[in-house]
Order: sequence, then structure tokens, then C-alpha cells
Amino acid sequence: MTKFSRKRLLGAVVPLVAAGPLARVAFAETERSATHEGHDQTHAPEGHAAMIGTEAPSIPRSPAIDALLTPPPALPHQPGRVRDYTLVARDVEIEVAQGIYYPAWTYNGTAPGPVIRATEDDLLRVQFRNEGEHPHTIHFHGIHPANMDGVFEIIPTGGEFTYEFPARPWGMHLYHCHSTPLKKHIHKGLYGAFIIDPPKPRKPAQELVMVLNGFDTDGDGGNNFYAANGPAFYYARYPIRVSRSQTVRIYLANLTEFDLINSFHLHGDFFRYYHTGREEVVEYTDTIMLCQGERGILEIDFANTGRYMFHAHQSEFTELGWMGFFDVVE
Ligand SMILES: [Cu+2]
Repeated sequence: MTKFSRKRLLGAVVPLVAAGPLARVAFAETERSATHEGHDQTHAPEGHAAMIGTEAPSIPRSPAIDALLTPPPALPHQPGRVRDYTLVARDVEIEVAQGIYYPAWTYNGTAPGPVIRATEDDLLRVQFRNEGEHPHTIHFHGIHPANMDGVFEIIPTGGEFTYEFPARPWGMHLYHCHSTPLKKHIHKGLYGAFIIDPPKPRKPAQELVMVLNGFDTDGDGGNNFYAANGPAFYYARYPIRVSRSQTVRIYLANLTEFDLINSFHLHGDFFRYYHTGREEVVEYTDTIMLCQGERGILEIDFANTGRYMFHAHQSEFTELGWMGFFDVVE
């Protein structure tokens, strides 16, 4: 593909997007705002209106993507219990926005990979098999022996390795490949959320996972699309239904490459933000920012029902796919 800047690419993809006219409007709107060719106040709200539900230029509903939103359930504290996971590195072409395909390197076929969850003091056992064409590893954040760190034991194509260590400390973490060049192995799609539950269970909540990511579809070292959990605009096309009467808990991690900072902004309400999923630093706000590898837990008690947007407060990321909606019901 010809090398485009990310702004140019948006113009280029419009004819390629196998989408309805409103989706094309959405992409065209993005390009116009990105080029600063005047700000049409009267047109902007229509642009947003076109980004909800079936009009949002996302991919067809995907059970594999839907599964990433809901973590496995937390289990009670039971030191020594074994938690088994299998991760297989595979090279897969994935649809990252409507009609836009990306040659990803994945764990288990999606970027991000599956949510790994354990309770503190579980024995985490992750069997890794590399069916991709490049050497990979899994590097977990947390406390573990040096030989389980996923840096020195590089697993070649066809190779296998079992990572095994006690899960600690409790909090919100992440995992990713640590082969070199590191930036490439991460931005190609080898990353995911890693939750360690505290010995004393968290309060009941509707639990969600969001891994923030981006895709450099033209290979110029900048992201062309941004998202939570993979496809651009997915939660704009398929809003997330939550209950006003129950706390919504979001396990959030930033795995975006190239851009140093990403963020999460909620409309219409505030949330408690627990840095790294711990309790030492807690904020009450509607916007938090995350450096690469930064993560935390949000708890929202919606005061009202209705449709509320969430998105990066970097407007460009929003317009390139990192946006969605909560439908808050009684
Ligand atoms: Cu890798």
C-alpha cells in the first residue's frame, strides 16, 4: 500500500469502506476536522448522531470481541489453587474498522488477547504455544521469579513454554509480548488484561474490561485507528447496557503504542478511579489519563438512566474509533 500520513489515509479509506453513506460521512467528518478546514458548529452534532448504533462504522457483531468485555468471574481466596490458561500466538488478519483489515499478531486470535484472571495466591499456570511466524513471549506485570518474566526465554515458531508463578500483588495488571523490537511486538496485537483479585473480595458489581489500543494500518509509525478491546467504534455501534442500580466496574489498561498518553472520559457522571486497581491512590473524577502500560479500575454508580458517551479526551482518538456509549437502564 502507498505510504500515507494518517490524515491522508482517512481520505483514502473512504472509497474502500464497504459501508452505508452515514459511515462515510463519519469518516469524511473526521478528515475535515483533522485538517482544521473550518469548524462547522451546525454540522458537528449530526456527525455524532451518525456514529450511534447501526450507523457507526464498526465491524459486524463478533462473539470473540464481545467476550473480551466481560472478565471471567472472581473466585474466593484459596491459596495454592491452580488457575490454568492456554495462550496460542497466531498471525491473523483482523477487521479493525469497517472494511479495514490488519495483519495482526495475536494471542488466541484477537487483539487484545483473552482476559487472564486469578485471585492473589493462586498458582497461575499459562501454557504458551507459538504458532506465529515470529518468536514471541508473554511478559506479565506483577511479582514473579526472573525466569518467568518473559524476557529471556524467547519462544520460537512451533515452541512451547509454561509460565507458572503465584499471582501477586492483587490489582489491575497487563501482559504483553516482550520479544524485540518490542514496540512492534506490542502494536501488532500481543497484549491483554491481567486481573489479580484481592483476598478480601471486591463488592459486587457489573464488571467490564477495556483494553485501550490502536492500529497502524499503513505502517508509518502512527495509529490510524483507536479502540477499546479491538475494533474501532465497536461500542458506538453496540452500546453497553448497564444498570443504574448496580456499580459498574471497569478494569482498564492502556496498551496503545506510538502515542504516549491515552485517556478515558465519561459523560454525565463521575467515577472512583483506583490507580493500578489498588486503594492507595483513589480519585473521584470524570477523566483519567494513562501512559503506555498504565492501568486502573473505575467504579461508576450511575445517577441517571439514559445514553452516555465514553471516549478518549484526545479528540483525534475519538474520531478515529475510541468512543462508545453506555445505555443505563433501571
Ligand atoms: Cu512477540
